[in-house]
Amino acid sequence: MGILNITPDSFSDGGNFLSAGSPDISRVVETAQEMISEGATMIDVGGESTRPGAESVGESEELERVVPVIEALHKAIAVPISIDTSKAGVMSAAVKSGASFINDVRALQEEGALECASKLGVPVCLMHMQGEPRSMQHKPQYDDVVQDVKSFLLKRVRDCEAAGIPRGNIVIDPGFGFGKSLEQNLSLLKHLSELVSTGLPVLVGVSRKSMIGAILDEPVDKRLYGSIALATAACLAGASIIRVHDVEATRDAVKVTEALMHAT
Ligand code: 8Y7
Repeated sequence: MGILNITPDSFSDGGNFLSAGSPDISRVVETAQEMISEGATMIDVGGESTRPGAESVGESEELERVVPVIEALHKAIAVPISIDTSKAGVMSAAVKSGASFINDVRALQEEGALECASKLGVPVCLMHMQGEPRSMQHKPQYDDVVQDVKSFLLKRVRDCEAAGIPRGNIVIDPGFGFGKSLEQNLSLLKHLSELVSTGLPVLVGVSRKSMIGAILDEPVDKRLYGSIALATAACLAGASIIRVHDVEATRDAVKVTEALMHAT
């Protein structure tokens, strides 16, 4: 899954695609096409920055960022378009414009989101987050991070099924960096099999994240090799979808890792 942030402030690619608040459609489409040529089989479009400390964005602003982008991508590319949002109104507009996957870092807990996603009938990714982006990295606390995250996700899966979302349309994600210390993030990745063993597909997003920066003491633009190492680990543990900025490098790592996994 290739990442396309249509935001002024995302930690890695923020501001790349907005000029005077409006999305630069041709640059966005070009970038998506490049990611697809490098091996992306899904493009995740987001209009709300959820990096630590980020302020929330209003619905109309989020719509102005993502709807024209999704309309243009829908005409230009053949791979599924994912909408990264927590707002029911944005989910509906995005799916109407051509998105066919909902990626929600708040696991459909916002007002109306669960019912909306169920009605739209598209697959959803439920991510775990402790707290809200503005404050989530302030002393995150768990009894047992792996079991706490797993219980939360399984509870949301039950809620989704009760709301009419079939199990076959649900992906789960531990939410690396979303209200987790470095040690907690590493525990979650080391024990990713706890999530994989649920039988649900697991999505992993570690690309360029601060957990890598903290280990290497490197800024965002120097985290590719660390990102590849963690993508490889996620792949070995059975992750189904890897959400990344650097598609070509990750695609090679995944291909080689899969060949290794299939060896006798
Ligand atoms: C994740 C994500 C982000 C993630 C899923 C970033 C939107 C921060 N991270 N969605 N979104 N999983 N499912 O690093 O880990 O791009 S935003």
